[in-house]
Amino acid sequence: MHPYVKQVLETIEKRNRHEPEFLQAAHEVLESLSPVFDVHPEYIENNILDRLCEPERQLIFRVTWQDDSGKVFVNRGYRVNFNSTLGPYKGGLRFHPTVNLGIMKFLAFEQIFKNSLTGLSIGGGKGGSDFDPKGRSDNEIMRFCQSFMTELWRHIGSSTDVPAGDIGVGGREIGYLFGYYKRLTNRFDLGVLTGKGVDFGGSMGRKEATGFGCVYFAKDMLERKKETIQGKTAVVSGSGNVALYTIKKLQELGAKVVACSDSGGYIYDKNGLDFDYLRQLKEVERKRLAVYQSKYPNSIFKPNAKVWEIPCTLAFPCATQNEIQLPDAELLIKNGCILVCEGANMPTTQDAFRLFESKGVLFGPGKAANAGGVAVSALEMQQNAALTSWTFEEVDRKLQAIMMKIHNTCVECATQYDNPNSYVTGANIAGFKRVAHAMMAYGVI
Ligand code: NDP
Ligand code: 2IT
Repeated sequence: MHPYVKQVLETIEKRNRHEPEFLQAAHEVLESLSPVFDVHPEYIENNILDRLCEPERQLIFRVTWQDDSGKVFVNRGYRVNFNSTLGPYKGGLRFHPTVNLGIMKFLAFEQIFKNSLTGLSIGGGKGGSDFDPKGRSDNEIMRFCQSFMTELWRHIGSSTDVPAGDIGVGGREIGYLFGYYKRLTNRFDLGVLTGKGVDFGGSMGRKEATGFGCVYFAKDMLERKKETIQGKTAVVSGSGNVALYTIKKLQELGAKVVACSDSGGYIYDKNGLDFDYLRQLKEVERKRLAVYQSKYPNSIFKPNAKVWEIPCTLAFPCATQNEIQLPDAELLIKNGCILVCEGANMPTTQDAFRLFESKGVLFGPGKAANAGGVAVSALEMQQNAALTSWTFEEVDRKLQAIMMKIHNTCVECATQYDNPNSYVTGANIAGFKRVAHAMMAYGVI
């Protein structure tokens, strides 16, 4: 490890002692940046890394709301403005009981490099709340979103900070948030949120973008090795927005997707899953995955188990952080898995992805592989700014081009730094260098 990297890691470990996920994300990125500092001493002279690891601003606020019976609850709201070097802070909102400042910071930190890799003008941010949407009525969700926006509106704007969805925040929540922003500010300012409904400034293809983009990235990785998706068996974790559209695109490209999951367990069908029924269950009816068996009694629902125990050739972690740990990685490799492509943010631990890379398993890190979502969010901002809207086909074509460019950037950068098969090295270094170069141009700010 470069002594400068070691020194910065020591500083941030002291400063962020109680934030294990943030420290994990920082270690993963910084450790792979070591070779950059041998050729760019100016980044050390300007202490770029230390500056990059401290958020520009962090907001924490109280969110008070009432359930349908009138009972009053308090949650904590967050928005981390991590880095605005390349554009307005951009990143999703997560509503999940596990949310805390460290989780927000890891997500916002990852977002800096991901957004940089897209080549578009977006900085890194993230927000959310420890609110648990599970089992809540539409009216309860609406009141929560309205209370959340009652504070957030003063901090966001189309050239300041542009939130979108993440776990627990999809089209329904963005609709409530946008409606209340409009009411509070008396401004129909479309560029303030992305992931909006297509009737009010949303982009065609945004809902599909993260999952589709992740599969496009996997396809590009496989093609480099003269392999295809066609005919392969795949396993996907999660059954939310990213997982569903990963499954859909995998099926369109000829893979057999045999399993997916939610926090209750996984569903396995050796004949392949029925996407339309899954979508109806999870996206429309918001039911638990176990219900899938009511239509497919021959499928297997295994509670409290990880999908990684099912043999597959292609694996797509699309649920949450740290869901592939070292023993899961060992099992996947033993069962013949040749590719792991991250739809989620940091779903694979560092020892697990190191094992994949050392065993020649193609590994697509989230900041590259799941960048399709935020990239199409940036395309939504472009459409809003131009008061126009593009067709699904136009957006999908642009998404494919962006994913291929990210893929090629990773390969070129990894090759330049003598590690041609490491997408982790390529993504981290290429993402970092664009931000660092622009920070140098701004001087010390
Ligand atoms: P959703 O809320 O739509 O779906 C999340 C899925 O993951 C659900 O199936 C959920 O199960 C499961 N899940 C969530 N948390 C846990 C947990 N702690 N343990 C087990 N299962 C869990 O979220 P998204 O699909 O939008 O997000 C999934 C991942 O993709 C996240 O890591 C997110 O940061 C990342 N991502 C999302 C993007 C987007 O555009 N939405 C873009 C890029 C990355 P259950 O319903 O039972 O909780
Ligand atoms: O992790 C992510 O990239 C997202 N949740 C999407 C962010 C966005 O602004 O579309």
